[in-house]
Amino acid sequence: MYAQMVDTGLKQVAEATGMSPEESAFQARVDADVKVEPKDWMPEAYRRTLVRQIQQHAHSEIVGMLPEGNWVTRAPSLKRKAILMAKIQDEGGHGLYLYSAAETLGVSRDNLIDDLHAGRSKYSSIFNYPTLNWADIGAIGWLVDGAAIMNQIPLCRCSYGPYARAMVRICKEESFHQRQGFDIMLAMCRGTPEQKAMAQDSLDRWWWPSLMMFGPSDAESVHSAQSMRWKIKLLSNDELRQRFVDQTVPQAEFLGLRVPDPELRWNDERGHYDVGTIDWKEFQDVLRGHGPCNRDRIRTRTKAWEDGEWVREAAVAHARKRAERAARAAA
Ligand code: FAQ
Repeated sequence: MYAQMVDTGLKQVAEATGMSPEESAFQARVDADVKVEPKDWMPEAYRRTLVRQIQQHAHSEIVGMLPEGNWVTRAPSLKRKAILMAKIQDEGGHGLYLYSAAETLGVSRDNLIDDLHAGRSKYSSIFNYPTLNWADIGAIGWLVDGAAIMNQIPLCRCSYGPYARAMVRICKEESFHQRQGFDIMLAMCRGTPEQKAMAQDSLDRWWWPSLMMFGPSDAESVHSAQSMRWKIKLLSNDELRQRFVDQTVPQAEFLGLRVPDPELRWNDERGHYDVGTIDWKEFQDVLRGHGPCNRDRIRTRTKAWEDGEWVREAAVAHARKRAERAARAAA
């Protein structure tokens, strides 16, 4: 149903009875919360699953810079511009930590980037939606970074050491990003009626795509069961989505905004909000490349990569010169 571009070789969750001695020892260490490090033995499917997830995550950070980059020159004040630029730079940094974490699994960054440009690997569906006005920058910080934090805080405890450690700093920065988005929304909701209407319109457009960020429902999620067994994922897609809704609805109420879901209501018995049905067809369409901005995002990333070739060449030449100088000094 949801194309699996990277075949991990696994069709069902590995059960203890069918495991080799190495696999059993590996699973026991994971169960005991011992971190897996790059030089440790690991099942090939574990390695591939991590590469798949970490590379998608890295691509999301880098592609995620584009919808916001569009607004750097149009931010309403110097202060907002400086804050937005800092946020976008953080996202570039997150991409770099994540590509580095993926490289510890024996893949090269150049190949990962090739996969992105050729459409062989995914990035988060959310970044295929356009930012039409300044309120959208608030909504991205509040909702998209809010959803990212919800998903990523548990990843700080995931089983693979380099990924878990990269996530610690990323989550701290995401939390600043979420606050800056909420602050933009608050300023707009306390502004003129037109500004408040812009904030509402933005929530209307970003709410459902934000819920889709958590991935298909647990019943449809192909990777969740095995990833949870390996502690690559600690909570399921639906659990995280529910936590996000429970946290965000009161924030929308504080802003005086209406969540665009007529079926949304607090369920006393469950102690959670009930939500309406997500439009999974829209999600699948975006994953298949038919979202509003898919083509534009890949075109822009590819052009940036090609235009940056001379910078990469210059950096390599500089590194070579330094190494030669150091070798001469040591001789
Ligand atoms: N978009 O079996 P599952 C951010 C794919 S970072 C696109 O449930 P899994 C920071 C999935 O890959 C946001 N594809 O998969 C920021 C799989 O396809 P595959 C990104 C999606 O891996 C903020 C298929 O569907 N965060 O926002 C999506 O167990 C603001 C089946 O799904 C991360 O990547 C989707 N939404 O669970 C930057 C966090 N959902 O690979 C700038 C780490 C699912 O077989 C501005 N990733 N798919 O071809 C994860 O936690 C997981 O990978 C999930 C998906 C939860 C995304």
